Amino acid sequence: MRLSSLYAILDAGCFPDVNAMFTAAEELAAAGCTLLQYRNKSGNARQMLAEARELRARLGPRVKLIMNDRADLCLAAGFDGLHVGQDDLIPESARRIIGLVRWLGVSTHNPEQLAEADKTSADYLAIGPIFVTASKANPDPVVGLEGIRRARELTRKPLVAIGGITRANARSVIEAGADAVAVISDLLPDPRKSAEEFLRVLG
Ligand code: TZP
Ligand code: MG
Repeated sequence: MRLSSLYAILDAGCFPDVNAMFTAAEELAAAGCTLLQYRNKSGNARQMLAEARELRARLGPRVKLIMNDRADLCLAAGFDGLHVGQDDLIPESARRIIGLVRWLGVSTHNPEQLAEADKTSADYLAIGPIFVTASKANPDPVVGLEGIRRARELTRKPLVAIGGITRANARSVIEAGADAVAVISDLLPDPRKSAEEFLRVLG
């Protein structure tokens, strides 16, 4: 698999209502973003499935849609992949549900977790938080650019850096060894403009 350098995360909690989230998704796609994760930490399963299906319907097949946390909703919404963290299904259980074709991503927060996830069938690994973030409840300690360099030495899988990544620091993150940056807050409040700028600096 080849990961695009910008991995946009649509966090439902960042929008005043669902329509604002759908509009943001369309703007991200219009800017050229082709990899998008739907993250919703407070919605119930019905709401999440309805929102996910709407995202699937609005964004063309060019956009890879990744479901956060929920293997069942990934399948039900026709998403292209699933992202699991350290408290979700273990990678092999998730893989059994989503099958061999859909992408599976795994979040890690230190070298031990990364080395463990590297042994699984995950298609890509995430490492973070790289910098201080306000977008995640109870984040793990920041790992910094040094954390990316260490992670890079431990895996040949595509590596996604997450946490506090902005247009100003994205280049340094890639130079430290990440293949892609995953971003929530610095894509707002103007997703189209921000995504275009990210894509420009990521080259
Ligand atoms: N996992 C580690 S940091 C983070 C997640 C979901 C939040 C990233 O958000 P932001 O706003 O790009 O720092
Ligand atoms: Mg999770």
